[in-house]
Amino acid sequence: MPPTPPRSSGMPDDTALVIIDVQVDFCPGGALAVNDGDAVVPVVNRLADRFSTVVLTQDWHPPGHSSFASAHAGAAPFSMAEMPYGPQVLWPDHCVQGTPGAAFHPDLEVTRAQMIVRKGFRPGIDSYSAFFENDRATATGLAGYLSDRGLRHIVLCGLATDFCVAYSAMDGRKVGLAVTLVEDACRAIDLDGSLDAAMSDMRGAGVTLATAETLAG
Ligand code: VGL
Ligand code: ZN
Repeated sequence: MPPTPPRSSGMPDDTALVIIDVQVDFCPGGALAVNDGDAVVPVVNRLADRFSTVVLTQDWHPPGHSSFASAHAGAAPFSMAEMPYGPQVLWPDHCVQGTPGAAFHPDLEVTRAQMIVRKGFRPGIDSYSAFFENDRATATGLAGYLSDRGLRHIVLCGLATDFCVAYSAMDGRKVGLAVTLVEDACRAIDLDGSLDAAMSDMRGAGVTLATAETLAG
């Protein structure tokens, strides 16, 4: 048997922690700062110790990405655009590949992560979800990775609750996984009621809500 990393009050081996987009640009001072975004870092670090499998996602856009308002003449950040695959929020430039803003938060404990899923790298498609891009069809490969490793349950945390975390939770259910959201290990952007909508979608899809404290091991 391969050695098992140290864990305290460990979660079952078929359960992976998936840490969504805990990156400099989503934290205070960043290009698309989420209120209190960096507050998740110590909570996420403590959570990660309880899992034998830890996956990170990293928003990873090329310069001039089509989800950036700056790529659409006259468009303001946080306005909507119609893309070939449907409506898309236009964001401030953020998480540009190889820039400091795209790096993981410097205090995020990344050494135990076994897989890093980069997403949003296709110039014409945004990708909120860790599983499928915003055309809802292009796969990132995460479903195959989890299934190949016999992982059937994901526990989600990170940024932002109402976009990348919620889309990942919904898609996790879609590909047949059990999904738990750790509410106090997430923070939201909350654009026009997006947090309430995301929470009710997740509840309706059978996502289990937990806190770092109540998360059963
Ligand atoms: C995200 C907006 C744009 C997220 C990523 O991580 O929630 N939100 N890109
Ligand atoms: Zn993005």
